[in-house]
Amino acid sequence: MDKLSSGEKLHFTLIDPDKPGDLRRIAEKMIEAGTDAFLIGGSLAVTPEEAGKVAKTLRGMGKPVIVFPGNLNCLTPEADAVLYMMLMNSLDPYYLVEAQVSAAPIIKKYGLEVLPTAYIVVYGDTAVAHVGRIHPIPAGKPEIIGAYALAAEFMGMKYVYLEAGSGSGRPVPPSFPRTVKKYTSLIVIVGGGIKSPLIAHEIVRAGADIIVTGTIVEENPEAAAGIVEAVKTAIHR
Ligand code: 1GP
Repeated sequence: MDKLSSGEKLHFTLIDPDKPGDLRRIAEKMIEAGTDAFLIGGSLAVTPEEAGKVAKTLRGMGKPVIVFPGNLNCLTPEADAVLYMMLMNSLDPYYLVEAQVSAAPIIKKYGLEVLPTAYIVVYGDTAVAHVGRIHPIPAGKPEIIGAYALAAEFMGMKYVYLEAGSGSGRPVPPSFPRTVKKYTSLIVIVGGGIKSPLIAHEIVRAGADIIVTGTIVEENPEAAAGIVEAVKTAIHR
């Protein structure tokens, strides 16, 4: 994260411990391409053993490993840090505060670095939207995402994760990171449906600090490497 203060944009590679594929090969390729860290997590079916195994392997390859928890089952002491998230537009108290209360003593015991993150799931037709019981954000209303982000900053969070949903047919609208950057100093993470260097470039230019890709890493590591390059060469205006 130190790189962010010098203006560099980051790329995180998402690995689902439930289906890590050929983990070492994929990770090597992404490290070679310049990815900055690995996120591990998934909405469904991850066991703590799988999360631990994947984190241990990735950590052994020399990159930071951050838990991106679908739920408490994704937590592992083998990681370096955790996105400690409030799913801000969930209608379910579990994802707003109860999971966080259950997770806090475990995170303390594991000694993970805590990254306080507002998680906002934009579209309603994805797995994460279903599991998290979210209230979608209208794509044409960036002022709504701006209000969420401002609330997150007022509550002391440091990061906001604008999520389109894994495998989403459309990424988050560029007006969303642009608006969040305009009104807050939060670090903006954007993920979901980023399948081409062009899209990544556009989202970074709109203000994203960190781009996350998962599906494309599994489907087409070459294209994923191109996305890392686009992130590193795009300049926010
Ligand atoms: C999902 O934002 C991440 O939580 C990544 O999404 O799998 O679509 O890249 P993709």
